[in-house]
Amino acid sequence: MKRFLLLGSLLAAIAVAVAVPLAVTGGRDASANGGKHRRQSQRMVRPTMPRTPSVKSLHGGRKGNVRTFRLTASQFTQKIANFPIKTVQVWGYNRSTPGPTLVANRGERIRVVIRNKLPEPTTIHFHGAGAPNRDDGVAGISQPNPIGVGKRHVYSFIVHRAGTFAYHAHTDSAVQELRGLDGFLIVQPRRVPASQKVDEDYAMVLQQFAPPAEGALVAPFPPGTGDFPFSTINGKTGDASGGPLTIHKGDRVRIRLYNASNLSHSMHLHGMPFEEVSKNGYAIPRESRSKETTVNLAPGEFIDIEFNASNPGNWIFHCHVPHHTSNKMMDGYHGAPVGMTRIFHYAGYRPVPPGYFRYGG
Ligand SMILES: [Cu+2]
Repeated sequence: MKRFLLLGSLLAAIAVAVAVPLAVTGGRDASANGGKHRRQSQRMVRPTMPRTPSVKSLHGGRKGNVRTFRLTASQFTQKIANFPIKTVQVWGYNRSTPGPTLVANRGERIRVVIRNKLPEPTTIHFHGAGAPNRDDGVAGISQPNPIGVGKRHVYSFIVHRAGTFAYHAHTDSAVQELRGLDGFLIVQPRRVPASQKVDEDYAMVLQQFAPPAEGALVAPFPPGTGDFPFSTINGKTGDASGGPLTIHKGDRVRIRLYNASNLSHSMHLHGMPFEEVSKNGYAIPRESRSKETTVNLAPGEFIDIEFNASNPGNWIFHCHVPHHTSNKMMDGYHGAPVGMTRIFHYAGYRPVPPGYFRYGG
């Protein structure tokens, strides 16, 4: 009997020894390094810089609390695909569509100096970024006189909130946006909890183009079926993207998506579930998030998703509208998806067949 009592108190002591750390860490991190993880989550660190594959980031020039970005809107030639058309004329900023990703810090005043070298007047709207009415950039309404051909204009306002935002033309939108006048504005928090810092932060603009012929100016309205024949991420179809996006097992990966096109896109990730963490510039609380495999973006929406890189392989991320993974109804290398497609490649896993990126139809 005495021996049973002794064994009983020993078991109780073990139970307490296990339960107390579980209660402290919330259970999930009750592994050997659980305590370390908890301390890290309270430490504040600088956020990871976002990258926009195939597109430059602009950090502008900083003087005190003012950050100045310089943009020139013009018509130029850009390679968008490997086949059946390669190069087209588009409208964009600093000779890029999407335009460069503007990166600022929360609380700064941003000044955007825009030069108009387009053949018609234009304006810029900073979608979701909280510009006051005089800097809202809607031609004929909040900006009664759009920026004339050859003219210059300065937008200036304080970015009070961190998040993913966009900028795009708001003059003759049916033509100007669909020829490519759009881009990201990303406002970074000064510090983030270490546990919420991501390892990779990718930004992707979804666009579609309707070029009538090789080298010609893209049409704002597609001929025939009404669907745009070229669907792109950051101005390139998957085959013309140059290579996969390399990630590492254990990474936390963020993808910021902005739909700058005329249609909805249902973006699907193979291999790993993801969570929507922010929608249209507003964070989604942790308790409201759920695991997903596909997220639909209506025109003008921007959504941040994050996934844990837990499953090594070569996994595609693509629009699930079947026409949008083709280039003008043509598929890629051995029938591979092209159009609105990117490939995540795990470091150390067998390479993506290089033929995918060289395939010419
Ligand atoms: Cu699509």
